[in-house]
Amino acid sequence: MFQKILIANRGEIALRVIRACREMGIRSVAVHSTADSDAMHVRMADESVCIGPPPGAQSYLSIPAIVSACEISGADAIHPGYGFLSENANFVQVLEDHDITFIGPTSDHIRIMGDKITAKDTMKALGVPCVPGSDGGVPDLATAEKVAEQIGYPVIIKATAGGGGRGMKVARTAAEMTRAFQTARAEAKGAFGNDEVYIEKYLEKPRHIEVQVFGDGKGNAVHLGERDCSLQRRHQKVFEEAPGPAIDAETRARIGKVCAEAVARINYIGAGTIEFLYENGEFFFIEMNTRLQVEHPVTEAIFGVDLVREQIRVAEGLPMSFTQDDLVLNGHAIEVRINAEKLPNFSPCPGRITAFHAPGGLGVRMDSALYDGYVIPPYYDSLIGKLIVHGRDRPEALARLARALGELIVDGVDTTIPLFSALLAEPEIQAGSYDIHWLERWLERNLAA
Ligand code: MV4
Repeated sequence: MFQKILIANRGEIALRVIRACREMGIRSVAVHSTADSDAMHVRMADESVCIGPPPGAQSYLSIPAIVSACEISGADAIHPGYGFLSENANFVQVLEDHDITFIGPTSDHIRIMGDKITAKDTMKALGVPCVPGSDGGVPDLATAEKVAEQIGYPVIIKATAGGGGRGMKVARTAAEMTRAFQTARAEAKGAFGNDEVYIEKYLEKPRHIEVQVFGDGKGNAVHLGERDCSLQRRHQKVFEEAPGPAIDAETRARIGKVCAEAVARINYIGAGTIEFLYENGEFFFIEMNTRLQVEHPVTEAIFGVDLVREQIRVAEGLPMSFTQDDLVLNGHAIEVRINAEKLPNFSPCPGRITAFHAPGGLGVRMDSALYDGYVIPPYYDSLIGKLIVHGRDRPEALARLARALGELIVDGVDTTIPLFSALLAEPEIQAGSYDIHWLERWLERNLAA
């Protein structure tokens, strides 16, 4: 059994992990930069270690700093949260070499899914439906043109080392290919130090549907349905819901089974998310995330499970506390991301919180590390809270979200809160009929400065 877990993160996700530790009787160790000495995660943990100066590269992203903090505090395991080192295969390799348990998948699985071509090859071989495209990397323009002629325009050129939307270019016609291919390669080289690219058929109006999976590392795995995360701005999710409004029970069971069987076959351990584009009733795999995601609470709400507790259990070698048959989908959940950002441009808005009041009541969860008087530092991402609501059905969840947003007070900095009240008034949001381009188009019509 773990006696002590170090949380290699900050903000609301650090609190999320500390809470799970406390309920399990495990001591928690917070790490923090000098900018975060007064942060809530430091206050809430059983102990804390200062790991460096404010910039992430010298603190939350510093492998030697985190490993030293682990050895100083005598922690048995590290929970990485999301972002920072959570999908860094080299970090996990170092922990494996130091006999520190990483609460997450193996370095091999992280490496496989981090390389987008290897990830796609792996998933394809496991029977997961993929977007039609090149067989692996595309070395030159002539090959790119040949592949595009075969699958038909429009196509999208993606960086093998990319993911999350960075380093992608669309070519709508053969005439656009030269430029798109060269730009994609140059951007991939600049952003990732690796200019390998691959090509896919470009899907015009898909939804972003992601399936939550969970494995025990011993060949057993389950799925916990899907989330629809189509409402994004510049590849940042802003509103997520589960179940997906466009997915029926039969479809969920079918794609869920494919995903659970795939991760079982590779002995995957812990939480994972298999991302798909969904168009005209078909799923197309794009990427797998080998971490706990920001939006995991909507899945927790509808299945009534604690995913962090399960991550800790399987990392200790215990079985998951449920089987597929135990997982019964109940109701509907929605999460909105509260960012310290100024509309209409979403420019970061750090500063002092002069008043904070979290909403409450039935079916309301607020995950946030804010408190009255807290000063949001300018060094990290702008997520300051997540409001999650759960209702018996989607209309009830929407009404509850409107009600909870009315109770929420965050004063002193600009936030994305006003965006959500405006979105809730939209008939297409009420109806659940939106795709991955809906939000950007809506923002252009409604917020353009
Ligand atoms: C695509 C696509 C259309 N066709 N792939 C963007 C993030 C990365 N994870 C994958 N992305 C896309 N891949 C094909 N073959 C459109 C996108 C995309 C997108 C995907 C999910 C959510 C929002 C998006 C916004 C723009 C483009």
